[in-house]
Amino acid sequence: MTPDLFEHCDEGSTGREELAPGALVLRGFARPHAERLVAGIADVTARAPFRHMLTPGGQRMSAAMTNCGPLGWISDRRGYRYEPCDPLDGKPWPPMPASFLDLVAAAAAAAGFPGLVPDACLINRYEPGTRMSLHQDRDERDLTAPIVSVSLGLPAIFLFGGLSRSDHSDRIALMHGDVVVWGGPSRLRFHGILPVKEGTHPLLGRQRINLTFRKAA
Ligand code: MD3
Ligand code: FE
Repeated sequence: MTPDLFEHCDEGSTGREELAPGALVLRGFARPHAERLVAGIADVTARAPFRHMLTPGGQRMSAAMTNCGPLGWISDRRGYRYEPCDPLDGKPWPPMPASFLDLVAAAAAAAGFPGLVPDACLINRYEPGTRMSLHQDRDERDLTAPIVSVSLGLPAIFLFGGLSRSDHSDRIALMHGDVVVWGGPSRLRFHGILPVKEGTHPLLGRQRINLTFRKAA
């Protein structure tokens, strides 16, 4: 019988790819951690539920968000900023689950940032149709620290632009378990997510979840 060489195709690939100077993709790096990460997401969202924040211009953001760790990123009519407490209940954001800390330490070490200790983790939830328009991440104090992102669930097309909004964007597929370390000259590049396509993921169902770990303070 012919062996089915492609039966594992939908599991995605492994290995590392440098997208651009400072932007390193660790394909599938989080896959062995996925169940523990999903349990951690459930613990966080039981205490700090997903919500749609408002942009300073008053628009409801397409992705639902929450946070864990010492600082959380929020947006409202007053602007974008990091806050130690959840504005929904005034309590500190939940601590980062051990599964998150373990993964980010392993990923940062693999990418050559062994001492990286993030103080903020933003959790974004995308249901089919959800997008994130082109933006820069520049609300953090130390823009030399890299951001570590973890993609879980449904796949998405990531837009990776340049240092000006009008620069051309490359399109990169981000799959369940992919981890990307965004540092150096890539740290301030414009980026976004195209509307997530309809689908059902075996572990997460009809959603994509992205974790971004940052040094905000
Ligand atoms: C490239 N999130 O939360 S993660 C965000 O998939 C955000 O939820 C997207 O952009 C998501 O701000 C993309 C990948 C990412 C995160 C931060 C970056 C890429 C980045 C910062 C600089 C350059
Ligand atoms: Fe971003």
